[in-house]
Amino acid sequence: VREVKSGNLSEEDYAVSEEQLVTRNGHRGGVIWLTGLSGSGKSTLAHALHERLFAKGCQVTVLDGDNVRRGLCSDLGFSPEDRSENIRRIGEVAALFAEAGMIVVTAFISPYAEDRKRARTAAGDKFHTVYVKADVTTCESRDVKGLYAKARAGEIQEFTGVSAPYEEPEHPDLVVDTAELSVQEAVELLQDYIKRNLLV
Ligand code: ADX
Repeated sequence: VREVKSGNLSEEDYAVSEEQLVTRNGHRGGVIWLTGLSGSGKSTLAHALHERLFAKGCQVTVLDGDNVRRGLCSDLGFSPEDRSENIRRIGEVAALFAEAGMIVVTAFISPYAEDRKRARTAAGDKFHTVYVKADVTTCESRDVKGLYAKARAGEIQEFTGVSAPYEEPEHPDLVVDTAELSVQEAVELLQDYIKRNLLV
């Protein structure tokens, strides 16, 4: 249950119906929620998918740390509380995009099952959990941003997979194993999932 401080709110009722949106866009709205360790490939996949879906004429956008943690969540760090609040805000924003008929691909570690569950509740049946799976050893060997090295050296505290937990999703709608698949193969899996579940 979402806590709502303001009373006397009416049920959301848009002048443009979901059916009208789907008819115009050729697809349902949806949140493609990518979760996984830092370096697992979430952002890479999100941006590749964005490009592909746009080329197909979809209404699509990406939310990731680069655009969200600079603005909407610029007051938040990486403590458990801050991560929860980060995911809460992103979950709500993503749900609004999905209600507006868009496909929104989110790329956040979102390490806590409880927080992902809350994001799922916000978007209801429009929410799709994708586990971008790569173990710590694989992510650390890539270390694209050099952060694992810093975390091991104690220069970054509470680093996911090193000194902070990652709770694997128990029942993801899709698992994309980036330790095994190429970026191309992984994007195709995602595209195929979207074709089956969102395109009309
Ligand atoms: S989340 O846990 O709140 O979902 P989010 O996905 O927004 O995290 O941000 C993760 C990104 O922030 C990482 O990919 C990494 O580049 C950077 N980062 C900086 N400090 C940390 C940290 N302590 N733990 C994890 N990621 C961190």
